[in-house]
Amino acid sequence: MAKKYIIEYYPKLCSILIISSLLCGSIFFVPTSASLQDVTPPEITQVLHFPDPPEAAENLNIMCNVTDNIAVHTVQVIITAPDETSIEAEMSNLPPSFYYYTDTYSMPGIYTYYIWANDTAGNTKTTTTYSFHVFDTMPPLVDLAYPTGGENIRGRVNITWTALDKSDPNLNGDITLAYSNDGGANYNLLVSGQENDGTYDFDTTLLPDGTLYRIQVNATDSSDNIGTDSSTANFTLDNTPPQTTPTLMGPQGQNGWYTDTVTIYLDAIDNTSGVSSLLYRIENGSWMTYEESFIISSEGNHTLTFYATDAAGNHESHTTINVKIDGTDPLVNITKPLSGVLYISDREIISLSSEIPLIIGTLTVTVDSPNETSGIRLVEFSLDYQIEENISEEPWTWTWDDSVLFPRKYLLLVKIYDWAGNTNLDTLVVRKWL
Ligand SMILES: [Ca+2]
Ligand SMILES: [Ca+2]
Ligand SMILES: [Ca+2]
Ligand SMILES: [Ca+2]
Repeated sequence: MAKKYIIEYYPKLCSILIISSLLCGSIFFVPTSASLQDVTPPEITQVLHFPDPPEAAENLNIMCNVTDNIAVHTVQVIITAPDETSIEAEMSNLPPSFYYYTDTYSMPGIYTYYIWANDTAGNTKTTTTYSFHVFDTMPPLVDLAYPTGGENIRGRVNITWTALDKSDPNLNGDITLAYSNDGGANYNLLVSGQENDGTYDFDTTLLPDGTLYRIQVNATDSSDNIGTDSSTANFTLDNTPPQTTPTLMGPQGQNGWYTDTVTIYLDAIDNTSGVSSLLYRIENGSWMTYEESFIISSEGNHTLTFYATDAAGNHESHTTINVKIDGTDPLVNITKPLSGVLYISDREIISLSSEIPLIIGTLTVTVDSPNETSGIRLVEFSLDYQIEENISEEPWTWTWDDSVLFPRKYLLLVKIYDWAGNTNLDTLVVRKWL
């Protein structure tokens, strides 16, 4: 500034010096404040802004040319936003006289501005008002974070996203979620008017299972620009547990009993996300992973429990079946009458010299059958191969009360059946009288 001042006022300064030297005969400097008085304000010209119209959140330059007869001191631009808030900013200088101010404006709408300048003497100048219209043509930037594709989903999950817009600070209430169950060909509204908090509690049980699901997030800014993002691949909704079917192979007896080793096959199916695991246990043993068929060979009534899980995490409820094996004939012993005993009216009287028991009057024939695995289904009492009585529940007894006028021998035969169909018999030759 000083240099400019001197150059600009050099001719005037010289004339003062010359006049002074003529008057006084010697050269000396007598400056006067009046001679330097600046009463001329700066000139502001060529006011413009660029680009016009500006895009929201993009740089806008306000420019002008400012000159002064002496020196420009400060140039400011005063900008009023559509919401009536104002800023006052000093403009930068590109010498000699170019002034500019660069800023961004996120709020769409009409902005007004004017420029104010002063010079070093304090003279000021204000321009007329100019305006520019900020448009938002940029949709929000939306990024769906979950589910993006490939997931197996059940129950409730959070759909998560981010949505940002340079001119719309929060987008709250502007989020719409949609789903497709045909691989993205068509989308159906899931929910609208959501806060832009980046998460939505998605209850998948309200939708049918399927393998062609996608999610779409839409965000609408205040200028109705819509940003969107969708799953890039299909994901699976699966709220149905797998189903396991057992197959038992072995020699079958009766009433659901097997008579030898049983081979067990388990077949689990899941049509949506697929079977993830198949577990079983025998009695209350530890759970084992089913990989191939297995056998149960020990006799008894075993419990087999199994369930499968699918890739979405659904657990089939436990199924328990009985695997019943009894290949052993039941034991049977006639416990009354006994060999070599005299019975009178069902009472044991004495031992006889003969092996053949003598029964006088009524007798209750009894048997026992220890350690029977499947249980006794039937006991058959026969005399000389003629069935006299079938007993299907305890006590395993038969009251032999037929009168025999003359003593005679019989073959008493007791045949026993277990529930698996195994049989056995015991016999005793007896003599009966009365
Ligand atoms: Ca001036
Ligand atoms: Ca926008
Ligand atoms: Ca499933
Ligand atoms: Ca048996």
